[in-house]
Amino acid sequence: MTKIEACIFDLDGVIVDTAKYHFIAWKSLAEELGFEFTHADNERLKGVSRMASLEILLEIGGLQFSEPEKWTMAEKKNTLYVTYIEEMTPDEILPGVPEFLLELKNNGVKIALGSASKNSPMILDRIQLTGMFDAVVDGNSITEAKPNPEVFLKGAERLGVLPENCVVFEDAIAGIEAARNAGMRCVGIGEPQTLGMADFVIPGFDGFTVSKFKGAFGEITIENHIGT
Ligand code: B16
Ligand code: MG
Repeated sequence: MTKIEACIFDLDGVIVDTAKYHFIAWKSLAEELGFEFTHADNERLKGVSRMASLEILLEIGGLQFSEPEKWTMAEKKNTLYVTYIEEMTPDEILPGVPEFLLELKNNGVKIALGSASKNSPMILDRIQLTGMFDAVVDGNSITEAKPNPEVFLKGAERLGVLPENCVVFEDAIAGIEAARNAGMRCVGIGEPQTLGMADFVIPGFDGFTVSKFKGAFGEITIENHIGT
């Protein structure tokens, strides 16, 4: 029987929906460069690092630039993106997330953030969830992008929990692969058709409880450390 001691959460697409702000900012850059950037194109950037996202965008536009030019473009996109996330409020936390995080904590399960985003600290601050996490690993503390497992392995290490006792919550295929590569279980957030590599998939956290979490895995134990 597997014991679950920690849960590691992706940020964008799991706790908040910042994809819409990334879309506006990337679209603006694409328009400036003279080509169309669609919602379908934006799907390809989910869970992908900022510079890797720019590479995909330039591939869509069929354009090539020098490294310094690309850094300037990424910086420009981020400046616009930040103007949106600066205005975020706790109302933008996806339904059911605070309740589920609290229930995990009340069951003695440690919680970490495992996100590719360098803007994670600002987002957590704006949505007032910083204090909920026992560890935060984000784009500022990793050198390898998902599907490399670095972000999740660092999260487990900072929590002092073995990878096999961690479950990752992810909305992106690259993130689910990263969890697998880390030797962790994974719950997909989204569509089962897209996230088939996860142990199981839920549409979101609305109505999702620790009891359903245990039930879905079938053979896990979540130890309740309260009062011990
Ligand atoms: P930033 P996640 C990812 O966050 C986003 O899904 C992805 O679209 C974005 O490009 C990446 O963060 C980097 O974000 O530009 O803010 O550093 O899903 O891993 O929480
Ligand atoms: Mg994500």
